[in-house]
Amino acid sequence: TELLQAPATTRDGAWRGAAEVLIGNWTGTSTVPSRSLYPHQWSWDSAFLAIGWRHLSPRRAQRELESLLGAQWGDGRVPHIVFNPSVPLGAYFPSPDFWRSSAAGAGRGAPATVETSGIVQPPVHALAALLVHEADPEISRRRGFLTRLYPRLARWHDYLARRRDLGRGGLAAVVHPWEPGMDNSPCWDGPLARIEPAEPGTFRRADLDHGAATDRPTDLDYGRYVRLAAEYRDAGYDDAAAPHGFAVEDPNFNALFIASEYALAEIAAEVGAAPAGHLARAERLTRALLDRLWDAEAGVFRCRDLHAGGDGLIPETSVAGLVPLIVPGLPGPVVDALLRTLTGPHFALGDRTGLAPSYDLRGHAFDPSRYWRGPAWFNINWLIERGLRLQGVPERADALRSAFLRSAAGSGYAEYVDPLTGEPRGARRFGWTAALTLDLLG
Ligand code: 9YW
Repeated sequence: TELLQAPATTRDGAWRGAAEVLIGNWTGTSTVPSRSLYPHQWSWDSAFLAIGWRHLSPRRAQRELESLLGAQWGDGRVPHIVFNPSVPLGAYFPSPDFWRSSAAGAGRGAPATVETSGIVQPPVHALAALLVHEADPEISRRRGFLTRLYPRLARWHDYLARRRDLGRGGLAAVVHPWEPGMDNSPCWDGPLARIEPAEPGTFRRADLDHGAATDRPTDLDYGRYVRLAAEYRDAGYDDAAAPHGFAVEDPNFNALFIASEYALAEIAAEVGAAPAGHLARAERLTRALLDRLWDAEAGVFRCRDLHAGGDGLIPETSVAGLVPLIVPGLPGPVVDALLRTLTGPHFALGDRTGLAPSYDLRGHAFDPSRYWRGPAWFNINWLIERGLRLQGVPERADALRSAFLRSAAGSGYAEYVDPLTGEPRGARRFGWTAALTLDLLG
């Protein structure tokens, strides 16, 4: 591929640039997604960051995951943000005084000594832990890395399986648009329309201090995010008691759950625990994913709105519906259809920037600059690259890797890029863009 075959100096330049971003974003115990926009520790960011760190410092990669899982709640949930107490409250909203985890979440076993959010993000952590271990098994064993992490990862997955199967069909549901990691995806427009936004004067968006308003979610969206989070908090973050006005089964979230459950089986074997339960759960989740979210006609997995009538499948085509390419053992016709959708007119993988956009290029809500409504994101393209390799199309994976490296280094490790022009958008020197660059160069 281009960058990999490029003169050593170009390759070295990309490596050095990405390494500098990680080193610059490291706080001593974890890595911020962005020094300006996101100055705390984010859950799925940490998993991707660890996957990058393993190429520079396996020890830091381990600490990244250890610090995140150190903030795990007693009920098993891994919070989507772990707050850094030395960052001023006004730097990010919602801040600890909004979530009030140690008080409001006490009944669910929220930690008393560190403040966190009360919602979760996609479970990429077991996959990351396995990849980190494999980078340097010796130092991993010496530090007891997997032995210490395994019970925490297992409780995290148990939380999702036991407390979040709100649809009772065997998948984990998300209860806030921040949970699937794609907060303003057009998939949520329908379910969110039912939510009364919080009063505009009752909160202050800190994100607009650092990002262009046209690239970010709208005020109306933010008002609804705030309302949903406040209702969950006021129910003590109890999944059985909370109103959960938003409850959706998302294919990206569940595909990562499955990939991580397979990783957990390997971790169990490494630490001398039984892998069978994990393998069985991964298979059950895969069947549920196919039964509940596969849309054969469209050739894509859909999100399911648990509060809608009918089958609840949301008629929007998001890249979330292609991430299940990372799931082992999918039926051949499903894989073929996913590959056709990915390379067809709706996602046009290989055209223009070569990257997959976050949303249907022909969709009514497509916007090439606004966050999860069109832009190409590097973590998602890394997952698709991995999926293409798993599904036995290495030429496609090589081309995507090349496009990823070109765009990531060329954009100054941007948070996301315009999928048509490659124009950098959002924050620069963004954590997972740099981390996953190192992984693909690795
Ligand atoms: C938020 C940190 C997070 C990512 C999410 C992305 C955005 C908004 O930033 O979330 O305020 O949490 O949508 O995927 O983890 O990078």
